[in-house]
Amino acid sequence: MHTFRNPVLPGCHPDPSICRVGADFYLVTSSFAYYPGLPLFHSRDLVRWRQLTHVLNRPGQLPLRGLDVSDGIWAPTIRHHDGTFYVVSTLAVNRRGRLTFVVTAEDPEGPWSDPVPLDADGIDPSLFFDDDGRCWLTACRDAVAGAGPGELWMRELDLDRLKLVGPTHVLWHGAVRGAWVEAPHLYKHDGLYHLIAAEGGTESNHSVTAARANVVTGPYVTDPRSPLLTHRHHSLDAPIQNVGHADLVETPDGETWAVTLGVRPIDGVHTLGREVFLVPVSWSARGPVFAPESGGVRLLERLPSMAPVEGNGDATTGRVRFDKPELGLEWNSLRGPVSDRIKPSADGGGLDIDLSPEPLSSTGVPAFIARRQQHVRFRARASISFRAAHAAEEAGLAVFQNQDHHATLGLTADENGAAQIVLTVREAGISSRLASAAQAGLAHGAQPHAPHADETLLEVEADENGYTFRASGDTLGTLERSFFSTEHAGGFVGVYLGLYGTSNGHAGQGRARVHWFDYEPAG
Ligand code: 6LW
Repeated sequence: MHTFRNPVLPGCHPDPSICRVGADFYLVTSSFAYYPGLPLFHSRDLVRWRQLTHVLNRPGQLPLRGLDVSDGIWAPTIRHHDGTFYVVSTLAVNRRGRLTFVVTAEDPEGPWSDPVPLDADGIDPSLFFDDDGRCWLTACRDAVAGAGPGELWMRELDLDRLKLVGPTHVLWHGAVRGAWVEAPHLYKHDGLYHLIAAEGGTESNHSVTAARANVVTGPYVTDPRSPLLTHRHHSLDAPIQNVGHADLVETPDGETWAVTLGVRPIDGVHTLGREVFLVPVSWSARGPVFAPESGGVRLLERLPSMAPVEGNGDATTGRVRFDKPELGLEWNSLRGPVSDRIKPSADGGGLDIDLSPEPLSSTGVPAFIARRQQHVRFRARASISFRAAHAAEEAGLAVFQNQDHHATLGLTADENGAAQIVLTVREAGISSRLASAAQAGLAHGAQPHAPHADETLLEVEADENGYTFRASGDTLGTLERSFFSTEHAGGFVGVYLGLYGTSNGHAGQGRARVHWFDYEPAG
């Protein structure tokens, strides 16, 4: 059997949605408070994905300032109809305030329109185009005000005016009422309307459930086979857990596949966030059958029929020298653009970071860019030159879950102005200094070929046990892997690895130069 390796998109890429136009597949995922928003990927074989753009990449489209990292842009759906791409999604503000919106584009690479707000209550919107060319928006809302998702509903979307019109149809309350039904997607197959949803919450009880109807607006009858896909009964050491939130797509050959989110925990905790897994689907008289051969999501799965070569889910690896005018699509900032403070230098020699008063613990826009951790075992390194003017200035490498939970390895100065390196952890909103070393005392012999006299090599290396922080080869400390897990940090995201510079609330003119950054999976 020719196989590919799941996940097809490793690292924090939750709530995948997929559509096909001819031979091309497009996929979007949630982006929370990261900027730009809504990464959009392309593939010809469902296995190898390449990011094309972000759907939301202009600052005015994304009012994310003040938000927790796990709020922001949630659970998009992408569809294509009559020459136009549509993405619907929700801006979650402080977890409870929600704004559903739609954006459109003719070319998936953009430009995408500005978001058009829709008068839609709830989260996880999706679109379905029926045979008459009418468009239906489905979403989930609280069954009881403030009690969490519980009711799937539908309204027609007038495509000319991008406005919801006509009555609201209540579709379904899930296979088990009160079990947090969400993520509805609708498909028509063999004359029947199939509603696929997520149920059980996005953690260990997560699942895919279904209902169907003869008429698009219902009534929808629960598929008694529900859950159609779940790993909730798998043992705690099973490699893939929490699967659910699926979206289906048909290949040009007539195969059906689902993308779904899942996590890869070790010892009960995961650090990579919710990742995208690809699952085969067949159709029976009763509806879709997920993973018909295995009954679950597998790390090694048979290739889709049109995938010519054995492949792997893609990850972005290797050295970045910041010698192009634009940063690669893998880089994100928090809550807004930072291009006024962080930019490839005009001389092509690296990345300049102008320190911002806002620290990583703020809910503003700190001078910080980050990429996803995509492997449990990895090494990330940055070669940095920075001379702090005073003890409040720092610049360096960050391992980041959220504003209240992260670690930094920073170049700073002590009270006397002597250069030093400090390892700081922030846990549950409280920062503490774990270790420090005088910069002058470091074993510079570890980098004999360093071309810049003042450069320091900052490094974090991780495995199943922990994250070890080094500066110019000297170890400053190790933090347990569980510290960086979503289970410990809370929220909906995984770990990001980044570069930052802050003057911690003080005015400052400091500038750091990052000569290069690299990220490599380790064996
Ligand atoms: C997403 C929803 C969910 O909108 O988490 O727990 C939200 N369920 O489906 C963010 O990923």
